Amino acid sequence: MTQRGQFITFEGTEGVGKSTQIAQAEAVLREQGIAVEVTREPGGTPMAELIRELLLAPREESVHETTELLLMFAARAQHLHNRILPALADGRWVLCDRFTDATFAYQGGGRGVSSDRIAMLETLVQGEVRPDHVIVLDAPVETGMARAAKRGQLDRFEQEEVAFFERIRQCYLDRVRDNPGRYHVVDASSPLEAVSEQVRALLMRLIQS
Ligand code: Z5A
Repeated sequence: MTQRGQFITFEGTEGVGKSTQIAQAEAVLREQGIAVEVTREPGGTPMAELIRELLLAPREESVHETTELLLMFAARAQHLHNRILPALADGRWVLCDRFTDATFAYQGGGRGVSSDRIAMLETLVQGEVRPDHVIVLDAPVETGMARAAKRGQLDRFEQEEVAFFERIRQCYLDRVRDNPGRYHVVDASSPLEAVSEQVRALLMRLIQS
């Protein structure tokens, strides 16, 4: 019987280096002979990517927090059932750029939606499925914003003020504190090579465990 893959998510405030570190993590796992699927949220399937476009596009019309929350979970339902779960069942490790911790952090910490409402949708969409490991890349908000700003045009989330991202960062750190073992913090304010080394060491531990 095929052994189920590991489901590993990368989280953090904007510009902390998730995409960069996922690419490095993919290389580390492949070196070790592990089959990998790299994906992201919101998105990861053609339909979920359409929902991502709806969510990220700056627009005149204000977006109600419930609309945003439901769209995040609509995209997640599609992604989880059509891509993540089949890959895990096939024995591949899934590296996902953000997952439901981002909803607790952005819609919960950032927008003020209650954790109970988010947890209710989490159960509806995911049942008992949770990431096996959550890697939280942590850096001062200004550091990530400065890195992200170099890319040019800002999406609807990136246009928020510093205080919004401070609440998100705190929410991630609270979740790490409340879930030792499954959550791992990496200091993402260090130079790229040092961050990659921390992620590599962590993955090697997970592979050997
Ligand atoms: N969102 C939500 O609200 N609720 C949810 O449930 C979910 C998502 C799932 C899209 O996410 C938005 O959706 C997101 C939250 C919301 N909005 N925000 N903000 P996203 O993950 O696609 O967007 P993002 O967080 O803005 O990701 P990002 O800006 O692409 O950042 P990143 O992937 O963490 O960083 P990066 O692209 O790897 O690196 C950024 C730059 O920094 C790049 O030039 C790198 O070369 C450089 N870099 C990386 N590491 C370093 C170090 N260590 N030193 C120096 N420079 C570095």
